[in-house]
Amino acid sequence: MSIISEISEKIQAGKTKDIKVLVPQALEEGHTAREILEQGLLSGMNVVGEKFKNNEIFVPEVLIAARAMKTGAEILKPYLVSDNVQPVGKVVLGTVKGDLHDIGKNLVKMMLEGKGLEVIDLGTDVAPEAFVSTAIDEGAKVICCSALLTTTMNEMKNVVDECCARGIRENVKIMVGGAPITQEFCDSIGADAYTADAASCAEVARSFFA
Ligand code: B1M
Repeated sequence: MSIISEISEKIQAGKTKDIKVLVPQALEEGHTAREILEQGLLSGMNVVGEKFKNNEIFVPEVLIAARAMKTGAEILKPYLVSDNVQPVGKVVLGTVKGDLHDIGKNLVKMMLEGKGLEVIDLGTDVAPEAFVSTAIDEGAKVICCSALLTTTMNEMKNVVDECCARGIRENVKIMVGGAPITQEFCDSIGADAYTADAASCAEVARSFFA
């Protein structure tokens, strides 16, 4: 079995200790951080997601896998973001109200920082008012909203509406993403950009500061 497949399997089994050994080993063997992330960590989490959906595993197992995923991503962080990048602008980031999923958001944060953007991370379960007040207070030009649930994705529309209500809609770009989000949804709520993954999110966000 290749080391990348082994990483994927250890994620599925939630073996954080093994991840701490295997991820640096894969880097030493010459695998790129992107390859380890996408084909190892994320592919493992996708299997976890499928099993969760089919009731083959439950919340505790998912949380243990999520912890292993987080550990792996932390090890890869220095390889995914380049050093000595001067901040070029501020971004407010968070997972929307009612939603506690933060693994994708944390990847987005890593990639944004890698593009030289200063990220104000509001965490999870972030109310529309908090996104907008922070953007005003910090002078942030971009708001990034993540959602993983079909029941919470509509909070993104509330962020757009709140920006209009507070009179800053013309001054900020609102970016949306997360598993249930599509370009069509982005257009329907009047957000500025949808991207499917963390790296593309960072590229598009950076372009708003060009
Ligand atoms: Co949850 N969960 N979960 N869960 N969970 C999903 C999302 C689900 C699809 C599982 C399933 O049924 N197959 C399902 C949602 C169904 C739906 O809404 N249609 C689901 C459910 C139902 C729930 C609960 C309701 C379960 C329950 O309690 N009955 C509950 C809700 C809690 C809440 O939020 N209020 C719940 C709880 C949990 C845990 C706490 C156990 C845990 C979260 C732990 C944590 O985040 N700290 C968890 C997990 C881990 C998952 C799955 C298995 C994995 C999510 C993940 O981290 N993926 C997930 C199934 C799945 O997605 N396959 C599932 C890896 C991560 C890197 O991907 O976040 O998609 P993702 O990020 C991607 C892109 O989407 C993108 O970049 C990343 C890749 O580069 N991206 C952006 C993300 N944000 C972006 C923003 C951008 C741009 C791109 O621009 C701003």
